[in-house]
Amino acid sequence: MRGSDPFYRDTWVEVQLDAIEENIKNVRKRLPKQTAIIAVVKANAYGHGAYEVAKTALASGASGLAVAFLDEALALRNDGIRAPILVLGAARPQDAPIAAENAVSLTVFQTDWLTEARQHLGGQKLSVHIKCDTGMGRIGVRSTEELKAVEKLIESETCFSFDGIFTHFATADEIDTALYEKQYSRFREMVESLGTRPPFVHCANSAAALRFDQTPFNAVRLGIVMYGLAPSPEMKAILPFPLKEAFSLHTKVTHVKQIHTGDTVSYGATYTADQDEWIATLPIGYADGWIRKLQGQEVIVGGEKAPIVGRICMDQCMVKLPHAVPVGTEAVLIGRQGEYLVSVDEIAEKLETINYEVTCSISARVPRIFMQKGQKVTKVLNFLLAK
Ligand code: PMH
Repeated sequence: MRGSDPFYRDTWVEVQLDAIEENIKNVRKRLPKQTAIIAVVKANAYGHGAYEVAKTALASGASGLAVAFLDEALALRNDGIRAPILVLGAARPQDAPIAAENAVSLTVFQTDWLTEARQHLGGQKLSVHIKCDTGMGRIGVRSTEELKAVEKLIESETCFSFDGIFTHFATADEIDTALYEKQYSRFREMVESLGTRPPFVHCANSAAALRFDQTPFNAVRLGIVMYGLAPSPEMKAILPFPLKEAFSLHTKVTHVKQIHTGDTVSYGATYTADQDEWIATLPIGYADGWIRKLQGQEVIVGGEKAPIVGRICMDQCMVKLPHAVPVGTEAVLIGRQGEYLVSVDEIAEKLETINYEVTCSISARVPRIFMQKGQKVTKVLNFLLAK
């Protein structure tokens, strides 16, 4: 029989939904009234839990959601989310009817795609947003000619509903705004070349939404700041309000032992004690996304810092303690404990990557626990157990 938690593992991610609410409300205050917030909850809400983040975002000022793939949109629909959902990435034309049936909007940018989707749609109506590639070089129409051809096809077919047009910035989080400005004016030109302006015109990600005037458009796509993380280290200094980090990673010590001079720890015996030392074992490893490159990183155990020693294993890793602690002592790998904080950004720096990648990489094997007003609200486990 299961206990009160739907999992049997002392390693978990805690997501502070209050922090997400506060971050969104702070952005909301700074946006023009008519600007809609589309909460970007792709990749399981950057590892935070798509359903719970979507619910919180919608209750805090967002009016729509965006994901990368149709499957992510359908999962939210299956969980009962009824708000508008836009799939930002490319979908397959044969899947257009599934999107239409579930009132999911798709991103389009090729006339061939539309021609093929039309054949699959029959009488169903698919909501589409046109993607413009103004300099990101990923997906989208690149010229007004291409845009006009796509628009013409959409407008000539009753199976398509032209609901939006958007672009995505490559450098909105950088101090140098040259490419941003180029993309911005290309996008405006493209929007102005349209025969019909669709209901939603959107371009800003978090960085652009916080830095630049959004009045010419009527929606922003908010990802990283909603989670309380800065879009880039450069932007930390120019954030208009303090962000609240929502994500923390916890575990509990499973074993404590004293080792002696010459004893080694973990695979490859790469760590050798040069005195008597206390070593704790933590039940988290690279299969949880706590990857081997984190060797040497400090975690917080019983309120004190403890470096990871020896190689990180698939499911466990070892830390060097200043003194013995009882088995079951909580360790914080990301987040705050006592006087210390290990931020997502600190882990990103250690891994020579960006904060987005850190939260996304903590694998589905790690249960997510959701906190609201200091209470656990729901506990949803990943793929291992049904809700
Ligand atoms: N819109 C699109 C099309 C995106 O791809 C993303 C994030 C966002 C909005 C939200 O951006 P933000 O989190 O900076 O607010 N996409 C990605 C990506 O593909 N890689 O890193 C972030």
